Amino acid sequence: MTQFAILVPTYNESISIVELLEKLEPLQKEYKFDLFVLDDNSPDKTADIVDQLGYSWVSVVRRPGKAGLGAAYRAGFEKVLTVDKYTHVVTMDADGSHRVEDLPAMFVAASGKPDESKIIVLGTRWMPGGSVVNWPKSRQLLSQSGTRYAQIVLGIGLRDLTGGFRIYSSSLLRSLKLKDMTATGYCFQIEMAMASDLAGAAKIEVPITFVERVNGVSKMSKAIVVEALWQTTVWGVFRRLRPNADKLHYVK
Ligand SMILES: Nc1nc2c(ncn2[C@@H]2O[C@H](COP(=O)(O)OP(=O)(O)OP(=O)(O)O)[C@@H](O)[C@H]2O)c(=O)[nH]1
Ligand SMILES: [Mg+2]
Repeated sequence: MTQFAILVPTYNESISIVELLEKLEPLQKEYKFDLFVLDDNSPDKTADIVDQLGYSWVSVVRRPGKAGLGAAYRAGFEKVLTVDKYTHVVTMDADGSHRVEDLPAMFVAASGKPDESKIIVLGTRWMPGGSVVNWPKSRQLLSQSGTRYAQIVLGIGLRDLTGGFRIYSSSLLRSLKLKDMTATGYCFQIEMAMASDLAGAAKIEVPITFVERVNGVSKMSKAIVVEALWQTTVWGVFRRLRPNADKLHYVK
């Protein structure tokens, strides 16, 4: 039986997360997923607000302080992988950019395979049927060039390497050395795609519509972009120079 755990990292998302959970509730009745909010001690009390909502299917993982998206996700993976019933782990932003409406198609793409299958489903903006709403041209270009650069440097043919709307099978996550991963910002998404590729996962791209956030403030920064560019270049060089060592680094 397919059982999803959804992970949503938050930092100061008190308005957006309430809207997201309200939108997810009808779908939860159908799919019976559990959701974990991974909160880095948000000053706007995101964690307390979520707890007060009292949804039985929502838990808050309280972390001591802002340590980046990658660290929050790795802590979330560690937590849900100790629970045997979850066959798949969904990752999703809190800010409404990842639409609840796109989830069923992603669930379908992830389902129906044997439990031990290594699968990554990637919500993809830059493919037929995918789109971006309310992003300025400059931001679209940044995202597309980031993916293009990572495709070339890492030799991975996926069309959206920086997006964070994904489903991983638990078997895939259990086969990765998550503790040895260090990326924090966007490059966490690139690192996970690369590690999944090295693990021989089946890669399924599903078109999504990405909507610019309406509430709250972006945590994107120049430092995150520079980290992604620098890290991707280093990974690319290592993949070429020491392909076997690279696989050993990421895959158990
Ligand atoms: N726990 C935790 N969550 C974070 C951190 N940084 C960002 N997030 C969350 O990760 C998700 C994506 O962050 P955003 O700021 O929306 O980044 P983005 O989507 O790349 O940028 P925008 O287009 O401006 O929204 C959101 O749910 C954030 O609240 C962090 O350091 N810790
Ligand atoms: Mg966002």
